[in-house]
Parts: sequence; structure tokens; C-alpha cells
Amino acid sequence: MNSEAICAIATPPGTSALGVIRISGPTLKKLISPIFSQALKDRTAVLTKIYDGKTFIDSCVSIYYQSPKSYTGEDVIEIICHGNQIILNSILKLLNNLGVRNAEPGEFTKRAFFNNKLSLVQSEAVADLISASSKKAVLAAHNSLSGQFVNEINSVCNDVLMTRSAVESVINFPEDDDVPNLSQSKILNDTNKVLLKIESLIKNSEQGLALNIRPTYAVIGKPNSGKSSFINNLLRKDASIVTRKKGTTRDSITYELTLNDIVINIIDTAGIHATDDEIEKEGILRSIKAAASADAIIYIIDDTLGLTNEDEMFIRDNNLKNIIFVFNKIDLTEKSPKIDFTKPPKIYLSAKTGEGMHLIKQIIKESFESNNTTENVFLARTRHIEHLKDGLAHLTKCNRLISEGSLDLVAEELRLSHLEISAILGQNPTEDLLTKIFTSFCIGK
Ligand SMILES: Nc1nc2c(ncn2[C@@H]2O[C@H](COP(=O)(O)OP(=O)(O)OP(=O)(O)O)[C@@H](O)[C@H]2O)c(=O)[nH]1
Ligand SMILES: [Mg+2]
Repeated sequence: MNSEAICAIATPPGTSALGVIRISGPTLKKLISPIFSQALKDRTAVLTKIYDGKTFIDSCVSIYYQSPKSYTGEDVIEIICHGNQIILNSILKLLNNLGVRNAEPGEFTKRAFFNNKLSLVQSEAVADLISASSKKAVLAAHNSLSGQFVNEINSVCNDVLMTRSAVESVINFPEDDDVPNLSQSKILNDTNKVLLKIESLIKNSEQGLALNIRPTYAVIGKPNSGKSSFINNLLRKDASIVTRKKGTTRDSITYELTLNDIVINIIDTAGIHATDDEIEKEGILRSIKAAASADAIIYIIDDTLGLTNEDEMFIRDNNLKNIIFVFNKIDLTEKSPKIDFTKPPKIYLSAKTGEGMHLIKQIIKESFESNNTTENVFLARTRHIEHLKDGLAHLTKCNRLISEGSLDLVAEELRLSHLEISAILGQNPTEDLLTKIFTSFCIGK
């Protein structure tokens, strides 16, 4: 497709033991050789030094994957150097000077797609695997990446096509002896089998879609209840400012929180109370927005004050759902940490001393585990489910038409159903769809 060589840092920004630079292009070995002290060998880790003219940059291990046996299908080189951004950027600059341009997000995978290394569904699964926020999501992304989902879609497409070709042969050659005698009940029987398959695919995909979305928890409550202290304790760092003054947090700030093998977004918000301060008012509006769009709400209450009428009114007026009540500051009320599995659940803890903080982690983790997914779940996207549902609708319509005996219309519905389901595989993807899929990737993938 593209003859330009591309490069990118494939590891996250910041300092780490190792950093990886990835290069892909039609003929790389010769192009890159001026900067390496050693010749590279196909699919072999070679210890080599990198030079900018006579200036030494770093010692690296480099692996060359000769086309077509590589991720993109082109020549690929992976340079594993020390994980220092100055070194990584120097190597990128050297590559740029050799005519290798910086890659766009998802450009490596886009090339893999155009070189038939990955299907569209598998390309989507690569992005989903990278951003998967739980073990189950990783497993589901692997299911999609391994081609299981594609196989199931292909099998459904094939079933619809078989029925369609049988129906069309009866339409086109009604008198022909070679054409099987196609009874209404045979067509109905075939389409009903496919209907069941599609319904089960939709069910699995809907579970997969839920897994694919990282849940967001909004931390809400009155000023000084300890929202920022609570978040800092979870994040194990001084992320948000904490002071004795009410109204310290003025904005909604989203953090990424990793709890062992799950990842959630957690939002610190401005304390809710009646105020004339214009900045605070705007902050409170943002808290309400954060609460409305979150998947769950952690409502923090200062245990020395308890749940007040104001809290209850705020919860009712804003129709807050899916709440976990956290009674904070139990070091002052001298209570023991505990969890009440009432509805909504109540947790007693101290963000200051850390007592009971394990209980909130426990309840978040349990909410992931209660997601009753089976092993065959695929990490699906809304796009897949929409096509499956539209394909199902055409097939249902087709079933209705069979009993009315109108074979022409039956064949048309089968054609439309096939078109919808095969669109998942993206055999003729539009430029818009490709842009939407590949720009959601991180750089270097
Ligand atoms: N004793 C005790 N003090 C706490 C606890 N949690 C928070 N505090 C104190 O309460 C005060 C307010 O804490 P913040 O975390 O800033 O409260 P906030 O809810 O974010 O407040 P705003 O940003 O103003 O809405 C600070 O002085 C904290 O040290 C706790 O568990 N125990
Ligand atoms: Mg705060």
C-alpha cells in the first residue's frame, strides 16, 4: 500500500528499564544500516550500538523481521534500547534523518490490515486488548484476536448464503429438475437455525461490549467529607490537593486507578453545598455532570456528621443511582471498619489512617466479578452488535415472508441480512470506518 517507512516509540512515555522503537517499511535493512554497528539478521536478536555519525547514542538489542513474516507484512525492525526519553527521541530523530517518518496512531496495525495479516475485527481486537481493563476483558480480546469471532461470523454468513442461493435457484429455474424442491418448512427450518446462532452471537457480543468499557466511579459528597483524601489513599499518592478549608477541590478531575488486575476511572469532584461563590458553583455543576455520567457513585459522608438531609435531598434531586455510601473519618468516631451489604451498601473507613480502605477495593473488584461472562465472550464493539441486530431483523422479516409465499422478497431479505453480517468483517470498509477504528489506537501499534 504505502512505500514510506514509518517509526514510533512503542513503549509509554516516561522512564523505564527498556524502551522499544518500532520501524516498518518496504525495504528497511539497507535504509537503516548507517546507524547500526552490526548487520541485522532475520528474526534474530542482535546486540548492536547505535551511532549518530561518530557520536555513540546507545547499546541496543535489535530484531529484524523480514517481509512478509512480520506484524505489518512489511520489513519490521524493533529496537530495544534503554528506557530513557532522550535516547528514544535521539534514535527517532536519526531515523527521521534517514527518511523514516513518525507513524500515526494505529498505522502499524493499519498496514497489517491492508497486507492481510489481520482482519478488521482482529485489528479492532488489538486496540481493545491494549486498553482492556480486566482479566476477563483480556481473555475476551484474545478470543476476538485469535479469529474465533471471525469464524463464527463467517459461519453465519455461509448459512445465510446457502439458503439464499437455494431460494434464488428456485426463483430462476422453477422448472429445472436439478433444482432441489425447496419447501417452505425447509427454508423456515434453515433460517430459524441461523436466527438462533445470531441471537447467541448478540448475547455474547453484548457481554463483551460491557467488558470493553472501563467503568467510571464518581466520588461525590459535601465539602471536607474527605473525597480527595479518599482518592489519594486509593492512588497511593498526593494526586488531589487536601486542606482543612471547605471547597478545596474546584474542578472534576479524572484519575486512572489500577487495583491488581482491574482498571477503573475515578473522578474527584467539588464538594456539594449551597454557595454564592461563582467558581464553586461552576465546580458543583461539574460534580453533578460527573455523577450523572458515571457508572457508579461513591458518596462520601463525614461520619462525625452522618448522613444529613442535605445529602439525601441532593441524591434525590439528582436521581443518583448505583451508590456506595462511604462513612469516612472513623478514626474520629472510633468505629471499626466494616461493610454493610445493604442496598445501597455502606462502608465505614478512614481515608486518613487507611483503616477499611480494603473494603472499598473489595466492593469494586466484586462488581467486576459479578459480570457473569462465559468463556466464549468476544470483546465486541457497538458496530458489531448493530450489524448483527440489523442482520437478525432482515432474517426475521424473511421468516414472515416465507409463509406468505413471496420467494422474491424472501431472497431480498436474505441478501440484506448477509450484507449486514458480512459488514462486520469489513470486506469493503469505507474510509470513514477505517479512520474511526485506527485513530483510536495508541502510537506505535
Ligand atoms: N481525621 C480524619 N480527617 C480526615 C479524613 N479524611 C479527610 N480528613 C481531613 O478532612 C479535611 C478535608 O479533606 P479533603 O480530602 O480535602 O476533603 P474533600 O471532601 O476533598 O473537600 P473539598 O475538596 O473541599 O470538597 C482535611 O483536613 C483532611 O485531612 C479521615 O479519614 N480522618
Ligand atoms: Mg477535595
